[in-house]
Amino acid sequence: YVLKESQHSYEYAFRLLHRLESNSQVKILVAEDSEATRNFIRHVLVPHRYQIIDACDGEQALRILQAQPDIDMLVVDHSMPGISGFELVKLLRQKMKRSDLVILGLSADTKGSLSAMFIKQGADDFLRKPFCPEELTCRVMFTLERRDMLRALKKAAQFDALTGLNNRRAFYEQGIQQFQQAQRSGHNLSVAMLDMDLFKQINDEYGHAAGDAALIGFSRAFRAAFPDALLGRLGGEEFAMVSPQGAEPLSQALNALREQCRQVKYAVGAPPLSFSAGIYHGVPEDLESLLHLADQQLYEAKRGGRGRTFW
Ligand code: GH3
Ligand code: MG
Ligand code: MG
Ligand code: MG
Ligand code: MG
Repeated sequence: YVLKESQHSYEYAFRLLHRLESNSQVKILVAEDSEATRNFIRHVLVPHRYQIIDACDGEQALRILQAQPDIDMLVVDHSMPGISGFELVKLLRQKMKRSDLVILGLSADTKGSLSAMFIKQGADDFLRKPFCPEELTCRVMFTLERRDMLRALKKAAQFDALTGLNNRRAFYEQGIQQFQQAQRSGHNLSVAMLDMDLFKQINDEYGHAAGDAALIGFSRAFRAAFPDALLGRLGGEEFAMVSPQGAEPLSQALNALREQCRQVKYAVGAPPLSFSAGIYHGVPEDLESLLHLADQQLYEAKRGGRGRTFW
């Protein structure tokens, strides 16, 4: 059945088969008051291994979405008793992003304006009833592919590829938000800057791959030591943190991290990994100036012999 659908394009056939395995993880909620249409959609999508969940109206769809936040896609009819499909989309888009829930509008629209209405409210695509099975499966697959691309883009834009920590941009974006919040509530914040010690030597003596392994091992320990703080890799072997903790407890926590770092294995016979850090705790004027003050402390920690935290 699935192969029959791919008759117009080899490229499409390949993508269809490629997705078949992962489709079994994809949950599609069908909100449609006509039982015949619900059954038709189920009949078309089940051979593609999607998980199909039925809802007879908008209220039921909302309840199911609340109970199952892992639903990937909503296929939604316009004319239903109670809230219309159009209103449902409007409601949902206030709290659910396109990368979280994909929406496919559905209607026996004779005026032709419903498709635009759906899309303006945040539907990702639209199907006019009656539709042929292949059009449904094409649109379902393409909207899911677009969602996956969007997710991959968001991930690549936020996280550093080597360590998985926030990259510089994401660190600044979230850091600035935390600073604005702290200003409103009148709380002080700490900023810490960390820099690996004599890292060039590690690369020179044990190779770049060992250096990379050290950065990965360090980041893992960093995250484990501060599961709730905002962490980032600012670049190279420099890292930063924003935390509500005071300078002294933070400095103690960094000393404990320093012990953990000594256990990181990154190359045979290599010396224990070490870092220096600077902390500045104070009134949250702006992130940039606190980072600068923390960096000055970091500079002093380097001058003072490395492997230590200054504040
Ligand atoms: P100091 O204790 O004064 O900080 O000395 P250092 O050698 O750590 O300082 P320096 O800034 O001279 O060298 C940093 C080195 O970090 C140079 C660069 O090759 C290395 N580095 C930066 N990013 C990466 C990376 O992604 N992978 C690897 N393997 N090395 C990196
Ligand atoms: Mg209907
Ligand atoms: Mg450096
Ligand atoms: Mg360094
Ligand atoms: Mg520096």
